[in-house]
Amino acid sequence: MAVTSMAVTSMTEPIKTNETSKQTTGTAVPAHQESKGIFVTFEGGEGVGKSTQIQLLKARLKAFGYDVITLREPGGTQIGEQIRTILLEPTNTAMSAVTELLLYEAARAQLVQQVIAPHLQSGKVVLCDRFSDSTLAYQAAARGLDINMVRSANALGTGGLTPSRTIVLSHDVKLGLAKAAQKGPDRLEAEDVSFHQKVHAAFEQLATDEPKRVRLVRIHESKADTAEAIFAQLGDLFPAANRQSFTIDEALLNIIKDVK
Ligand code: ATM
Repeated sequence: MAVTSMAVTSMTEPIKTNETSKQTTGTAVPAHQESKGIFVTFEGGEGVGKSTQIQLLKARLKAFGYDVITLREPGGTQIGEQIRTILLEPTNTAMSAVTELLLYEAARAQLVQQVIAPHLQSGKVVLCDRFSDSTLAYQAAARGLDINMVRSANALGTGGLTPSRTIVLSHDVKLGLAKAAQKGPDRLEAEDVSFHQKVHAAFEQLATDEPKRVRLVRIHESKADTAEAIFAQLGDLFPAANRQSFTIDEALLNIIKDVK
């Protein structure tokens, strides 16, 4: 089954030197190369249940014939996972905000080049746990870095790649932090509540500013209900799965728990 939706939209001002570069290590992704795939990102604060919902969406899409890969940021490549370790290490308290920004972008550039762009070009569905909107929320809104500097850094890290659609999962900030605290918070999770409230507000603002791409979904008590609310925001991208019933039962939820 062909997936025909265009997934990669270019930035209005693509980085000029990228346009004719080849897909080899060390070169940037052509910023406005058309793609047959679909790129969906998931955003939100801590403990909101993104990874479970990404796995549920993957199961649904695969059941209707889509070729799906799932990724996370920072990470998703060997180099990116090493950068993730540095970023989240709780003892790295000396890290400057600009260093933090550049490390997120470095991991992103690697992921886009090595994994996302080639998969989109071959027509796959790419589901990614966080992408450049997280940098706007965490490094600009919460950390306080200049928004234009963060946008420029995002342009470099993404090579001009914009998600086809972004789901922002939203719930009570304090509940999410309590969940993160149970497993021992990482360096970002250890920030105070007001930091995470700024992140939350920034994501809500993004959904207001870009309603076509960014969709806010409040989480429900049941994971299955949240999954339906998410799919209601994505169905038009996936005609072969749209309006088809898909059952999320305990058995599927248990399989997904093991995948994570
Ligand atoms: P996850 O916990 O969702 O795997 O993300 C790792 C952390 O990195 C997350 N921390 N908290 N709390 C959000 C943070 N992050 C940024 O600060 N900027 C970014 O650009 C990205 C992708 C993640």
